[in-house]
Amino acid sequence: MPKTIIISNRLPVKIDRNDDGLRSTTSEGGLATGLGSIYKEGNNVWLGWPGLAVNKAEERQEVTEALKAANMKPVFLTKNEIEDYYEGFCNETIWPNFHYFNQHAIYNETFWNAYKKVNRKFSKELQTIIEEGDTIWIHDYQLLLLPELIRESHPTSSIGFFLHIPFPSYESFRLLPWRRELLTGMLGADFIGFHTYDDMRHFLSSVNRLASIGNTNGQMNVGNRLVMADALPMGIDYDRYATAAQDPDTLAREVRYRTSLGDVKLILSIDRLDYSKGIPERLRAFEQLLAKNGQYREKVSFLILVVPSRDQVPKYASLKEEIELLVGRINGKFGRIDWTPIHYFYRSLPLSALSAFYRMSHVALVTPLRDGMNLVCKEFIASKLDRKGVLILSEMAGSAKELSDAILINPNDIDQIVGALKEALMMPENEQIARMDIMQQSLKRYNIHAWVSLFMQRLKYVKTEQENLKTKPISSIKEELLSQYKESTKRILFLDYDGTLTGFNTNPDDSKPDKELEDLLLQLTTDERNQVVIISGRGKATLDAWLSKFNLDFIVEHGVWHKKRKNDWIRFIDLDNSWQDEFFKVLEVYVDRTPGSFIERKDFSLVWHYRKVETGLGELRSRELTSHLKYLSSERDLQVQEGDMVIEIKNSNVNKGIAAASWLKNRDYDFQFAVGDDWTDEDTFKAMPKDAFTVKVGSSSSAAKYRVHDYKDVRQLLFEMINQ
Ligand code: GDG
Repeated sequence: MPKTIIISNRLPVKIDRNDDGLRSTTSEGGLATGLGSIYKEGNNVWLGWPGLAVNKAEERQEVTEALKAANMKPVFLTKNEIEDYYEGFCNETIWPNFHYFNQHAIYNETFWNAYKKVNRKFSKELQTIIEEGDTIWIHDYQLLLLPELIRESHPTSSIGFFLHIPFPSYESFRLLPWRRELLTGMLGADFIGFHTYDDMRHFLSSVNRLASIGNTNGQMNVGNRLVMADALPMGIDYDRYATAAQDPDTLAREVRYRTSLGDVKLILSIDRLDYSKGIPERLRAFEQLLAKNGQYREKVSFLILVVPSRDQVPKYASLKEEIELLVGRINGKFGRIDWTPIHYFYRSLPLSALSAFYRMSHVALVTPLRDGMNLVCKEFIASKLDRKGVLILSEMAGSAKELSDAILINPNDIDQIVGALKEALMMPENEQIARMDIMQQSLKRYNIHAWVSLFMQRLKYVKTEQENLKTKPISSIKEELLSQYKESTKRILFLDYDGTLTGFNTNPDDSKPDKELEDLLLQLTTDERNQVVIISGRGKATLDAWLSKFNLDFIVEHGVWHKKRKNDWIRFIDLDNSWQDEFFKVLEVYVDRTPGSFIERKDFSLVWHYRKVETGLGELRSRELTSHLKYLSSERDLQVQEGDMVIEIKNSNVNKGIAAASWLKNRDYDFQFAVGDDWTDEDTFKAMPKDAFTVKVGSSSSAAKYRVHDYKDVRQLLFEMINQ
């Protein structure tokens, strides 16, 4: 029976060493709870590091057995690996780069080698348990290379990957010397999830620029495999926080804390120690609130909980010092015997303490400079049973995309944070309730369980799509195709031109029909039972010049113009081409910078060709140009499509499929055939009825059912059909 394997750097358990030996404590994190519904079932497993260097063989055995009973499997890391892979490459290279703190990033070959080694170690451990048909879900930035490593050994496995931190813009990502390897590592997965649409967009742009792979709505062709990226914001275990907020232990703590704190309004912040969380900025804003607004002194206190994290990394140690200096300074400056402005804790506390803090606080001040998602703000909302309280949230947190009823701030704008604090402290109760209510409804619905099941559904969907897009060799159906052709009396054949009826030529003018093709078209079109449609992206002038002597129908410019037999050209729908001049100017700049490239102006589209450009330069410019054009076209009804050595800008509401469908409408053909080599032919394939013969030239995944190798095979197939 196929199983599901979760893989993350850390297991949802921590092994500690005390005087009596090893001891394990289970993690209460949201991810562990959410994934509990998966890894605890049947023979499913969670694979990861148990959080402690265990070197002795008998201790490793002991840990392995204890974990096995809880459906977990350890990957043991040595002290050096923890230093170079985890503290080094993960936390001093990827973490700062992905959070746009490049000034803190260290580029060190030893760290990189350790990262590769540990990713391989995870893969090796997995090999001992993985079986055909298993589903693998890999988590986070510590294991970016793992999807590809698994794909190499298990080409058909279902592999999902979720990134919990931001994916940076290409401008940051490109700084990493190992950017290509990291990216192709991720592309080993079938489904890649991010918290936000922006993260996904940045990822796709890097894939485009570094791996020359384009996408349609997040779907990419990686080799012959369909890979999909999507934004799936992670939710929290809502009920757990709502329940904890009613727990007697929480309530008892609240009474105790309240008694000590006195009658002040509390502002709360909770974070792991990290420079991405904007803790000093937040303290400075609080200092300014007290300095410039005397009325809040003795009325408001700031409760700040910082959870120890990575304090072996020098940058974190100095951050801790900075925070403590600031707390000391502010308390020294404003404190009174009976009022402490800031209550600061540097430790981890139990959930009941956290829950009491969430309940008691009037304001949650969540101001990360960058955060993949941020769960603390969501937990604060879930804990507010009376719906009173205000969330101030940084725009730079992924959660800001969902929680637009918070007071959103730019964490670099201290004046704005001070303004937000004042607004929050004075906000009328009915407004607090109204805002909180909306946020609670949405967090209740998109909770951690919904997130887990959505991820699994999406992964399954990609696998099904991959199956649907698998083409079979034409030989598997040849006999049936030939006999249907022979017996039919009303046939329609859609034939793409370049790459399908002719080879791919560096100079498009060399694609003029040769003698063999002319013979073929003549024979096909003289048979009364055949309606043959040339369906091409080319402009009408060339095709007219080359092919008008045959009894053909035409759909050209990807569906903009059509022509039946000897009739005149007709435009499908009213289209606007007023955008062309502006885009033409942009393309001209790229032509100047890219010797050998040229622009083709069709009636309703523009094409930039780079097939004659020096290898490498053309690809490089095309990536740059694609993102430039996508930016320009984002607010308009235009699409930018990358083809074989071309980039085409055209109206969104025309394609070959829409045109082909109008040919097929209300006509009862008894033989329907379409063949094409390009991504634009995918629309034709999709428009064809279920019982049609659809043939892809080449081996990439396609909506067509069958495939042939090249244009020569197409010609041979068509000759065989005619000459039976
Ligand atoms: C990464 C991304 C993304 C904190 N102190 C205590 C404690 N916590 C719990 C909180 C919360 C969690 O830790 C922190 O989660 P965040 O999301 O805020 O931040 P990261 O640790 O940086 O997480 C982040 C997340 O992954 C998930 O994808 O949201 O953007 O950076 O749940 O409650 N829990 C207990 N005691 C504490 O003292 N029990």
